[in-house]
Amino acid sequence: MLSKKMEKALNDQIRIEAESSQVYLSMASWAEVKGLEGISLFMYKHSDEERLHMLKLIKYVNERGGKSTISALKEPKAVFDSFQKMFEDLYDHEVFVSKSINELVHVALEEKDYATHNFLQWYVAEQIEEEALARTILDKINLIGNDKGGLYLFDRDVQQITVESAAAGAQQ
Ligand code: OFO
Repeated sequence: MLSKKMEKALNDQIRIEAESSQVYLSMASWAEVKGLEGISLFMYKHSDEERLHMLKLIKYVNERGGKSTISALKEPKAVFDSFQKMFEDLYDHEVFVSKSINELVHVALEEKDYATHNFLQWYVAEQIEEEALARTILDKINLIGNDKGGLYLFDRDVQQITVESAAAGAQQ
């Protein structure tokens, strides 16, 4: 059985994952309209993944005798100054999510809820990967700057990363 404090903290994370999904959906749509297919595909996939992170939490809370709350979400940013800026936002957002996961782990330890602590380890590992991927992509786009040809190649690169990670995910 979850303590009230643990239940509330997990519900806050459910909202954060849902908002993350919306943030990336907005980026996907913006990139699609700008004609950058690879980036758009990457962001659509990322948005879907965040929704799965949210669902996993909802099911966990309900299974442990709590009740998940499905709340209203903050409207995500719809326009970006540049692709570089957009990937900076993505990286910053992942750092923010990692912090909130760490906070959750802290609450689980405070509450001596070792089952939740164990459950959260999946998110801890996931955040290491997501932050690393976001940093790799950000480093690449920072090298390109405003070069149009570079951006075209970068878009194809990102598409390749997306296809490869989808194939790796399917094998797991
Ligand atoms: Fe990318 O964040 Fe979920 O956990």
